[in-house]
Amino acid sequence: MRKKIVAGNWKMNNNLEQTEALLSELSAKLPDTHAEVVVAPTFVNLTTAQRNLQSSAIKVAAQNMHFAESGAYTGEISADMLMNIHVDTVILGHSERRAYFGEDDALLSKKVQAALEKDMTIIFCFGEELEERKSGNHFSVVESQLKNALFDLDATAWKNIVLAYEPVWAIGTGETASPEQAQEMHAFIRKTITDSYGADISDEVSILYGGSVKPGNAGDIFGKPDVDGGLIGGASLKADDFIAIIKAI
Ligand code: G2H
Repeated sequence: MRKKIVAGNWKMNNNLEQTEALLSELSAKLPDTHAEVVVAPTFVNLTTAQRNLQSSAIKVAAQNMHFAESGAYTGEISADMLMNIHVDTVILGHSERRAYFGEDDALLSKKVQAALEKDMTIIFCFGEELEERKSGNHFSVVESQLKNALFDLDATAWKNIVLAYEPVWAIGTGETASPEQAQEMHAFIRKTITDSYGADISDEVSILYGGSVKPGNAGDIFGKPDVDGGLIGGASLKADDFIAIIKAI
């Protein structure tokens, strides 16, 4: 059985006090669930989050990291630094990193390798832009994003990979892919992995959907057979909304 995951990507939101308040509300209201629940606060609040969630089932992830172990990379954070504070999960390839910080497949491939060397779990994000969908290129765009960053990995690495399909046109826009569009793409992604690595591996990879998931649409999206959970942005900032989304899985 594939792991179900609901992950909250807080992006550049929540100061220290807001982080503590949201975490304690989430811990208090967390329902019994078969899903793994993850939150990704900003770097400066990771240690606080890790401490506050010590006795909770909620896991903490980072939103990004650098590929180097250490060195003269002003403003950057390494895998070692994350592991040192017991954060063993990292989001890589988010479309905001790709769009605003110039992260491309080649750079992401290096980050993926660096995270795997430390045995971290990677939530790897990818997805097409609106023009690419309109022109019917969304499958080939997604395929090349996956192949360029992940398909040189050994088969054993896939146990550390969680995929997050996030169509860029649905991120923070209020527009969501329909459950059918999500299922169609997730099935394509799974087939693409099957073609290169075989069904034993592709059947085990959790593929999350991200892009304006809300309490009102989460159930329909999560109900699709190849959707194994969600990467939630805006709606993960309100405890009641995030809890409702966790309950929908
Ligand atoms: C997509 C998603 C979380 P939102 O970026 O990664 O954000 O749910 O606000 O669209």
